[in-house]
Amino acid sequence: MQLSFRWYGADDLVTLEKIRQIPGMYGIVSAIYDVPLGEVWPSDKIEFLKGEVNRHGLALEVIESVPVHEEIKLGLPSRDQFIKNYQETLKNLAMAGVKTVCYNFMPVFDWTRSTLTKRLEDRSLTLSYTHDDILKMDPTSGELDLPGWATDYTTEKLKALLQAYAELNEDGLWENLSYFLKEIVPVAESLGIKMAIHPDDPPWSIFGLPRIVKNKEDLNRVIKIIDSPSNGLAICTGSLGADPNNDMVEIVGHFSSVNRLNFLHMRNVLISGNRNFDEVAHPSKYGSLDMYAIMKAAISNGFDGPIRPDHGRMIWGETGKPGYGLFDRALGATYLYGLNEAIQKELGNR
Ligand code: DNO
Repeated sequence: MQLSFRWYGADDLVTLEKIRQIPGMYGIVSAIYDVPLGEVWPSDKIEFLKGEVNRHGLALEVIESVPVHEEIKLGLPSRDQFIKNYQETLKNLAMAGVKTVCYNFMPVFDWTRSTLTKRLEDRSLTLSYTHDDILKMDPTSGELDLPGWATDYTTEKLKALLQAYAELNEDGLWENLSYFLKEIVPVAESLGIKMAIHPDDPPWSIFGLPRIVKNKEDLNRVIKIIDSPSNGLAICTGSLGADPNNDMVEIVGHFSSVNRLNFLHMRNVLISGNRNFDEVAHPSKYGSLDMYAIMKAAISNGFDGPIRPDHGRMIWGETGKPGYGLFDRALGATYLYGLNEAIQKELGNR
C-alpha cells in the first residue's frame, strides 16, 4: 500500500512540512493548478512540483486530476486538439516519474453536496447530501458554489451546457468516453501510466445531467472499452458507497482481482435515507461502510497501489478547504495505516 495524501500546492493551508509528519506517509497526490483547463502542462511546472514534494521526503507518483475538457465529454469537433494536449501532458508527467493519473467524466460538476458545514453529534463539521435539497437548487442561479465545481461559467454558458448534456444523454456520454479512452489509453500504456477514472459523486444523476460511472456494471463497461492495465479505476468508497446497492467490499475485491484497481480513495459515509448521507470519520463504526473489509478485499486480491484518506471532517477548530483539512484526514491516514498493518500480518505477509 502506498499511503498518500492530497495536496493542493503552494496555496494549500496544509503544508508539505505537516504532511510528512503523518506516520507511514509515502506520497503526495497533486496537480498543476495554474494552467488553463485543456492546455498542456509544461514540464518545468511539473518538475518544480516534483522537486518540492521530493524535498519533503515524499513521492509524486499520482496526479489527481488531469481534468477532461468539457468539449471532450460533449464530443465536439474541437475535442481532438484537447485530446492531443492531454496526451502531451501525460508524456510530460511520465518524464517526471508519474505512474497514476486520476480523472473523471462527470459533466459540468464534480462532487456535489447540499451542505459543507453540517454539525455532527460530536460537534465536528462535515459535508452532507440531502437529495430533496439538491432538487430545490438551481445550478444556474450563480448562488451555488461548491469546491468541486468550475466557477467561471456565466449563467448563459451553464444553461447551454446543461441543455447540451440533456440532449447528449447517457449513450452519447458513453460514446465520448470511449472515443477519449481509445486515444488516451494506448499512449498512457506506452508511457507506463495507469489511468484511473473516478466514479460519479454522488452516484446518481443530478440537475438532469447524465452520469455514467455509478455502479459495478458501469465500472465493468469502462474497463472493457479497452482491455489494458492502463485503463483502470480510482475507486472512491465514499462516492459509490453512498448508494447502498453498491456492495463496496465486493466491488473493490473484484476490481483488485482483475488488476484494474489503480487508485483507492477511502472515505466512510453514513447513509441516513434514500439518497441522503453524511460524510463521517473514517473508522467503520461511524458510517455505513465496513472499512476493514474493504481494505482486506483490496489487499488480499493483490492491490498494492496508491491509497489516500479521502475527505475529512473539520475538527479541533480547523477551518479550510471543505473536506481537505489536515486533522481528520491525518487521523484517517493513521487508521488506514493500522488496518493495513493488521491485514498484512493476518495474511502472513510480514
Ligand atoms: C473530491 C474528489 C474529486 C476527484 C475528481 C477526480 O474530493 O475525490 O474531486 O478528485 O473527481 O477527477
